[in-house]
Amino acid sequence: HVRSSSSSSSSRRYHGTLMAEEAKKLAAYAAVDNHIQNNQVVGVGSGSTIVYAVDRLGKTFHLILSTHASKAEYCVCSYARQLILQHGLTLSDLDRHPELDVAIDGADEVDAALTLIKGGGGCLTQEKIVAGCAKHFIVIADYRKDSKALGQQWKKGVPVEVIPMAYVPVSRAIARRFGGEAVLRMAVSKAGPVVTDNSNFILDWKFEHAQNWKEVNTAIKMIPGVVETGLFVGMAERVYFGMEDGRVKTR
Ligand code: ABF
Repeated sequence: HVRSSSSSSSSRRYHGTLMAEEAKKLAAYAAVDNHIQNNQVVGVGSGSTIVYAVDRLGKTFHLILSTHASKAEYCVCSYARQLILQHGLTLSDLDRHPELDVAIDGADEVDAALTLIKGGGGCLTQEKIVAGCAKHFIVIADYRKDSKALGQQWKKGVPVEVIPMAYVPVSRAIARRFGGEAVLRMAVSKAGPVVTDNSNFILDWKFEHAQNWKEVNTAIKMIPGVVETGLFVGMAERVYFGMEDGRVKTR
């Protein structure tokens, strides 16, 4: 997948190791090529890695479109929407397509059991809904997200989306019950809290030690005011990592 020319920005190498951007692209292209076929209904998440997947979908489907009449549709949340339109792909929603053939998305960290932390970029609830509607959920990431145990790579904690008026009691409940600290995420400008695509706030729960993520996810969701957690447990079917040496590693 890696071109040897050093003139293209997409194949730049830094001291013999693949840059993260190129690694994201490798993962995205491999996942699209292996899992997505013409005429499928595809769920697409958000983030910088998914950009490459949409790019590949656009190219792939343009090629196929020249010989087949494609009716591929794409269900999305947030920002990927714009990309899909730019690529001339058909935009749909879960009202029209509540069942997706495949969902593809990035992640902040992936552990050995394919448990994910997502929501570092602020989107997690809509992404979890989309992933939950798909027959197959495929994750794409660069080598920096590859981890044995959650927290080894992603240091910012587990994002938890909360109803704004509940953020203090939810934060206290999480810390009391599971340890660590759940901190309100502020906008980079510090002008106020980050507001999600569902008009909610995000707590970043900096946990102190490994936990039973399935149980923790369920228990946090039961706290009144919690909308969703960025723990994706038992959802990902396959993960593609673009590696520093130019390989694609799957798990
Ligand atoms: C979204 O994008 C989020 O759930 C996740 O936090 C993030 C990954 O972004 P990137 O691909 O830019 O690392 O999927």
